[in-house]
Formats: sequence, C-alpha cells, structure tokens
Amino acid sequence: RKEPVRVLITGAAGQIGYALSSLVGHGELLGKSQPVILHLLDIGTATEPLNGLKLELVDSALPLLTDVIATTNLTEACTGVSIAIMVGGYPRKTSMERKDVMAMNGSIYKMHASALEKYACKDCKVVVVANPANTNALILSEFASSIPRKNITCLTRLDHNRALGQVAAKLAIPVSTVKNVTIWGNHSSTQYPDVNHGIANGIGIRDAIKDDDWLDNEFVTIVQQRGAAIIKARNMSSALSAASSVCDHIRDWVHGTPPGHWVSMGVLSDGSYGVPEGLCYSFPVTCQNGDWSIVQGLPIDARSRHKMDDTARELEEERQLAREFLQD
Ligand code: NAX
Repeated sequence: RKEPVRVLITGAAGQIGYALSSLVGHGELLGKSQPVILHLLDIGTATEPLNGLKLELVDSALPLLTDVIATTNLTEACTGVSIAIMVGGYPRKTSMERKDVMAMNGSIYKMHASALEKYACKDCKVVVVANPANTNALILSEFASSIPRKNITCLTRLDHNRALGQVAAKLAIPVSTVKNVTIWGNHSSTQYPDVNHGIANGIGIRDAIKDDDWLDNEFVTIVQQRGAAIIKARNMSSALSAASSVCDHIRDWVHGTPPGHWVSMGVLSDGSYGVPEGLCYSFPVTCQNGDWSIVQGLPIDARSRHKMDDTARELEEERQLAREFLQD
C-alpha cells in the first residue's frame, strides 16, 4: 500500500469544500490507488459545519481516506501537505466583480502563503480557486517564495470544461470527443475561450460547427458569463463543477495529460505568446512527470490577439491593485 499524501483544502466548510472533499476521498484527485489524509481548514465561525463535514466523511467509510484533520489552525492545516487547494475566501455574489473581492482576499492569501512556505512540503503543488483566482495565486507566489513558482497555479479548468461542454452540446456529441480548446487569461468575464485549434470528433471545431458567428460571439459570451448564470439559477456560485474541475486540474498535473491533448491552467507567464512575464495567466498546457509546459507555436490571429491582450491588461490592473492594497 502506498504512503498517504496530505491534501489541504482551505475554506473546506464552504460549498466547494463540501463537494470536493468527497471527490478527493473517492480518488478523483490523485487516482484510485493513492490513499490521502485530508487537511480541512476553515475559520472559527465555520467550526460547526467543518466538524459536520468531518463526521460525514467518516460516515462515508472511504477506503482511500486514511485520516481527516479538521482544523481552524493554519499551522496544523499546512503541515506536511504536498497538495494545497486554496478555496478559502469570500465568494463572489451577484453583481460583484472580482475586483470587489480582491481587498477581502488579498490579505488572506498573503497569510496563507507564509504558512505554506513554513510548513508545507517544499515541492507542494498549489491550486488557487478563490477569486480573484489568478491574482490570489500571484500574491501567494510572491509571499511563498521558497515554493517553486511553477508549483503555484490557479483554476481555469472549470472554464475549459465549460467550453468543451458547450461545443459538445452544440454538436450533440459526447464531451469526450472534444479537445484542445483554450482559455486564455483571467478567470473572469474578460477570459478568452478560444476554439481555433480545438478538435471535435477528429476535425477542427470550426469545420465541425460551421457557424463562425456563433463561435465568435454567443459561445464566447456563454462561457465568459457561465459563472453568473449559475449564480442566477442557484443563488449560489458553482460548486459541483468547480470541485470536479479541481480534481481534473490536479490529476492531469500529477499524472500527465494524454498524448495529443492539452488543458488550460493559470500559470505564471514566462512571456510566451507575448503575455507580460510574471502574470498568472491561463494558457494551454500539457503535463508530464509532474510538470506543466505551455503549448508553444499556436498561430494567433488578430481577433485572438486583441482578446488575449485585453484579459492580460485586466490582470495587470489587478496586480497593481493588489500591490497597492498589500502596501497599505
Ligand atoms: P463559500 O463561501 O461556500 O466557502 C468559502 C469558505 O471559505 C467559507 O467556509 C469560509 O468560512 C472560508 N474562509 C473564509 N476565510 C477563510 C480563511 N481566512 N481561511 C480559511 N477559510 C476561510 O464559497 P464557495 O462557493 O465554496 O467558493 C469558494 C471560492 O471559490 C470563492 O472565492 C469563489 O468565488 C471561488 N470560485 C472560483 C472558481 C474558479 O473557477 N476559479 C469557480 C467557483 C467559485 O466561484
């Protein structure tokens, strides 16, 4: 039997944490043969639901779940973890843009960064889910400088999966036959869901759908606004799909992407595709041996260039706001 891996979920008493901890216990994060010890962190006001979650996990009798540590102590939560899933923070409510929640979350991410730096494994892989996810990840990387920058990412896989789902629905084909869409940029309404290099049923998505107008307009808007549509429908933000996408993100990162497939991840830009260096920007990536690399050489047309630059500009503004806020 393999040694258990310690997995941290912050904000575990929230609605994503509720769905995610069960998926992790079922092996959706690290595979069906990898035992895990769940470290569930939340704040004092959430102590009761946090403990309730632990009771439910015990009652689920999950064979892969070696132990559950439910705590409001940041040091205990971070100690020895090699995967950190950062969900804790204030969720976006209807009519709130990500910038509105930035001030609330910036200071949390600074504090969590210091704790991870001190107590987590040195090669800990981090995915930030809490919004503004890209900028929280950037803050984390700046304040946890001993964790390799490559190990700090943010979740745009939900947007990627939403794009796959929309293409599959339009063509009435299984989602498993659609691949290689790309989410560029920010996990916000400026993100650019790009199908120009995507494949559906073995042919280019544009050739399969034969409706460039839909792909260039309605499709982009649906994907960009999907989070808002879920909030409108549920009166709560996405939880099940977010939890499922976190598992996809980490599993592909750790176990690798299948040959010929790429996925979208928010990673620190090395300047690829003219994206300003150091921004946490969503790119097309492949993963191998526990490392991601940006897919290189995709041709970018003028329309795409414009949208990629717009979302980069928003991230630069967020970075500036974060710097000002964290200096105060
Ligand atoms: P919830 O409000 O249900 O849960 C958040 C939890 O975080 C709460 O239990 C709260 O007590 C806890 N928390 C607050 N401050 C904390 C701290 N300092 N340390 C530890 N825990 C703390 O929100 P939920 O719906 O689960 O969403 C969580 C985050 O994910 C939000 O920021 C949300 O905007 C973001 N999302 C990001 C997505 C993405 O694709 N990147 C999609 C889904 C989601 O909207």
